[in-house]
Amino acid sequence: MRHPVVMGNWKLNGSKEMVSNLLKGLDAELKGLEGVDVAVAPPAMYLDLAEQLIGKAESKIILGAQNVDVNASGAFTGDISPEMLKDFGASHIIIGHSERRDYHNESDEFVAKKFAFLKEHGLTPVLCIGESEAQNEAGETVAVCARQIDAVINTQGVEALEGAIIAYEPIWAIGTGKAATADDAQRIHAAIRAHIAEKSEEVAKKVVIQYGGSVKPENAAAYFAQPDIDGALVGGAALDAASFAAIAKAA
Ligand code: G2H
Repeated sequence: MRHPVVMGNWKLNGSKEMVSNLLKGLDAELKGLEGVDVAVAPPAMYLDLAEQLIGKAESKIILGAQNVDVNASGAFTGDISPEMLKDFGASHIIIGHSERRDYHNESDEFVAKKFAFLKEHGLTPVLCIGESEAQNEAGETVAVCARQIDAVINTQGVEALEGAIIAYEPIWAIGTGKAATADDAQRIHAAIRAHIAEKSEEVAKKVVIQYGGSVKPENAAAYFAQPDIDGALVGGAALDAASFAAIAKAA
């Protein structure tokens, strides 16, 4: 009943040439692929080019972005609004990535505000959650994930999660090659779903929960075989068309 979503988070990588080659390569690799939504989040700078290339190829690739501000317009130097993202065809917007939480001090409350703002503008939030290595070792994983989700539920109601995507990304697995085992990831995904089900079983059943953190063509199928893992948020491996396409095909 849930449709898997495989999304590439390109982070701070790219050039016009790289965006063009990657999207052309992906379009060729993904022709005819059904049953999975495939999205990419280039740096905002390249959304215009990506939108043009996706349009020209009549590709089914969904365009996303890596961040959004909580203001619509005005004196907010360097920020990007939901309407600007929409203007370039981006619909799936990553918020709360641990790199933004860590390097830009984004709090659960601030991320929840972004979540609400995206929904208000008809965009799909991809809400990243996940624990640090120390929290993992202290057995706090589920509590941390629950707290991050509750920042949304407690301010917007559990129904706000309808149509949104949650990406569970254990911080210690990001870009480290140290991916969580499929069994461990499944256990946490099931606990996250159970936490949402305490408020609404209906929403819990429907919400897409991606796994993220060193997903590669070699380990993707094991994650996607788990009942509560609905696709992936992919970083490093999304920068190579063949690798990213192999992950999407495994979903
Ligand atoms: C986690 C992930 C993408 P990577 O940040 O969001 O990156 O696959 O490189 O671990």
